[in-house]
Amino acid sequence: MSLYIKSEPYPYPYNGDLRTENTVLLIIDMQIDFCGQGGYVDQMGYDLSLTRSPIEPLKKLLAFMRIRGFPIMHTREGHRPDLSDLPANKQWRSRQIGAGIGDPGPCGKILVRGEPGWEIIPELAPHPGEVIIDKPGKGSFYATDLDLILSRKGIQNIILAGITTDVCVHTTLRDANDRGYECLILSDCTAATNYNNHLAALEMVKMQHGVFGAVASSVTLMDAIS
Ligand code: C5J
Repeated sequence: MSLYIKSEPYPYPYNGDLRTENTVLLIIDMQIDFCGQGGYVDQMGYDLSLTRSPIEPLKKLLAFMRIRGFPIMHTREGHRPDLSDLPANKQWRSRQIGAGIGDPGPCGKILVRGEPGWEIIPELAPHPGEVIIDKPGKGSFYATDLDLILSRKGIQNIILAGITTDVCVHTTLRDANDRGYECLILSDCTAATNYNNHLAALEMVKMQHGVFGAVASSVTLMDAIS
């Protein structure tokens, strides 16, 4: 039986083949550093209410998808404590804006694995058995085993949520698209440090009849699956 989500610019997935066996909910970087007080985004001076806006819809969606048996995967952006995987230009740029990656902050060393700020926020904490991908970059495929895990599980469809829409979510979405995964990005379960960038990033997906996939809200997704 086919299942389509009422998404834009086309009903997702393109072939109507959406099942728990071939579809994953991928939640990107819902870490204290990106949406918690004293974390990286807060230290840069951005409005935390923006990057916190996906938390409530994501809580509902997570509960819904878990009950129905969809695989859930989480990512965390962060660097090794010795910073050996931190590009010098990434560190330099972060220092220019007053939130040096690897430097001490209110939530420990910024974007460093094992530090309090690097943890996923408690509201969206992974359950035992859910895959967690640790990534040093923006994209979730670069220098990780995500592609290997997805292909071993037979995943064809990736439903993307998390932060930030224009940076880590988009980099992952674009890479996933090139690898042949069919992607849906959730408009209310993603957010950026600038609202116009969030809207623009969603618009970009829809160009060329879905150049990177399709866009829908979590409510639309849940309605269709129900
Ligand atoms: C950034 C991310 N913005 N998770 N990371 O540096 O989008």
